[in-house]
Amino acid sequence: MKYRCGYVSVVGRANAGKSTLINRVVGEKVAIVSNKPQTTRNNILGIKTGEDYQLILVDTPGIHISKNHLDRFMNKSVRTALVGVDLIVYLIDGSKFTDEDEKHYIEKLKSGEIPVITVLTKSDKSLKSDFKADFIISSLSGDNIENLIEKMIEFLPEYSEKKPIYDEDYYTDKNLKFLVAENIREVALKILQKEIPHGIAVEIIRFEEKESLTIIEADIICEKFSHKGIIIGKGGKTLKVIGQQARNECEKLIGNKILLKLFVKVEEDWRNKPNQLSSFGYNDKN
Ligand SMILES: Nc1nc2c(ncn2[C@@H]2O[C@H](COP(=O)(O)OP(=O)(O)OP(=O)(O)O)[C@@H](O)[C@H]2O)c(=O)[nH]1
Ligand SMILES: [Mg+2]
Repeated sequence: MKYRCGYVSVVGRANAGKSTLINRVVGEKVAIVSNKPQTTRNNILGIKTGEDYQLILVDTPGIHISKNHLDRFMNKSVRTALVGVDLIVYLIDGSKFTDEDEKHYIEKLKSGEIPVITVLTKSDKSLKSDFKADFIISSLSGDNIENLIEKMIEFLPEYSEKKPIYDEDYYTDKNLKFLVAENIREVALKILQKEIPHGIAVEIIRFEEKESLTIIEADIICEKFSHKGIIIGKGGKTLKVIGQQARNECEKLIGNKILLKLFVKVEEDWRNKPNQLSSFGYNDKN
């Protein structure tokens, strides 16, 4: 028997559609998605297992210029995802113009030791990029996704016996608590505007699974006192909407009824404080 198994890193600029592609390939919501840049903060594995292969995709934060400690952590996560993998998939937003900086970056990646496949995505929209990519796909319509999956599998090391790295029913390396926190953050990203979403972290402070109900309490951390009032909203209205939508998302994820309580906490300038980054899950263990 021939069995292929290994790692593929998906990298590219913020908002290119990396997480959407991984969710599409895996067929589960592994990573949260939003129309705001810098949604993904940690490297997250999305695992697709077939009869004769296991394809482990590494979702990464968007490549961008570093500003604060959180940004640096995110860039470091991208760099770790560029070593020890079998293939790099560089994703480009096809609905936008591709600038010289990005083309340069791709050339640099290609001169390294790990093979690189370039992919233009969002082909369901009108293409504005002139980049000559190896694949043109749409993660929304599913266009050309199967071909890309086949190609990625070709790059994985081959074994003569079935040798999956992860249990065959795992689709991610993250636990339920992490996924719940991320789903709450996704709803907050959707509902909140301007600079607030970038300064938000979610920390689960209680996670209790009972037979017919899961009790979850979480802090939404923001970095300024003025943001706290906006997140709560008039008479608590905004926080209530976030809570309702987050509960729906998390119930889908957990498959159980949830009692969700959200609190808003201010940790001034937390994105610049290494200790706090770590306590919110932004450390090398994640
Ligand atoms: N029309 C269209 N939109 C897409 C497609 N793929 C992703 N998007 C949208 O593009 C936006 C960004 O998608 P994400 O998957 O969060 O992008 P990302 O590269 O993971 O972004 P970061 O985590 O911030 O680096 C979202 O609004 C997606 O719905 C696609 O194939 N077609
Ligand atoms: Mg992402």
